[in-house]
Amino acid sequence: MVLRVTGMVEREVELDFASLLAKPLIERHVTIACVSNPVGGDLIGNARWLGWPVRELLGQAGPRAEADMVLSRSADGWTAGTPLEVLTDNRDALLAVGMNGEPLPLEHGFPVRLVVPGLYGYVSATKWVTELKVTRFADDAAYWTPRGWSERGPIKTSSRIDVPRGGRSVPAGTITFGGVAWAQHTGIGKVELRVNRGPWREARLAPGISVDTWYQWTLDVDLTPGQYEVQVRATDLRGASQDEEQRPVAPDGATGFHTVRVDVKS
Ligand SMILES: Nc1nc2c(c(=O)[nH]1)N[C@H]1C(S)=C(S)[C@@H](COP(=O)(O)O)O[C@H]1N2
Ligand SMILES: [Mo]
Repeated sequence: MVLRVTGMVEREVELDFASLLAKPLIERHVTIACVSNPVGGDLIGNARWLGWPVRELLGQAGPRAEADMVLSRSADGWTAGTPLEVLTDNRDALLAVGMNGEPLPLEHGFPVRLVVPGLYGYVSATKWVTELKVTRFADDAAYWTPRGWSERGPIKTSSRIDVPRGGRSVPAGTITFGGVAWAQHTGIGKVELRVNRGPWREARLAPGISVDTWYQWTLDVDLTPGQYEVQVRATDLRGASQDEEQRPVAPDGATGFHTVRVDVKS
């Protein structure tokens, strides 16, 4: 495997797999998400990634001042367009070679992939990556851009109810609701639940691993027998709440509150 840095750079750089493994690698927990994840869906997951910050490699090449995008290309020709700034700031976007303490699995991009906190996979998470072309959004388009998806893809703050499962019946009394919430690279400040569109009630948050990972939450609610609609809402650490309006996944990610129906039995 050889990874090339090309395009608007002072000098083109080549990196082979052995040289990459010899770099000072770091580990980061990052929750990556697919833009096609519907509200409440499971196209999102957290992993511990081992890799070398991509800003180090880009730094060796020396991007020119006019460049604003990196078009990353995989062995099979797929491309993603990522803002240069996101790859070079302090968020530790990685050239990942390991996942959860093991070599990167083939289906997740072996030998090397990009993992970029805060951006949907289609604009950042190139698997089997072979080239980083430093370019401009005005000059290059990534694979999904002409296919109806937004050029930029920051992950939208969202939350999910995992238990009790929607549509299940549960015994009356104290019911523990639980799930996850995410606002990658900002962090979650608050998660709230409401029952039958009543007042929002603040859930307990587990300490996050980092602002780039999802946070677990839980809330005990006393419910008598009946049918209930339960909704969740996340607010990030800057005080911005997730968008209530229901939008589809295209062109830049779904919005709306995850809503489950719970049948409480006597
Ligand atoms: N080479 C390549 N990389 C890719 C893709 C692809 O189709 N080809 N899909 C992207 C998208 S849309 C997502 S959501 C993530 C999914 O990563 P995972 O398979 O490790 O979950 O990979 C990204 N990297
Ligand atoms: Mo995706």
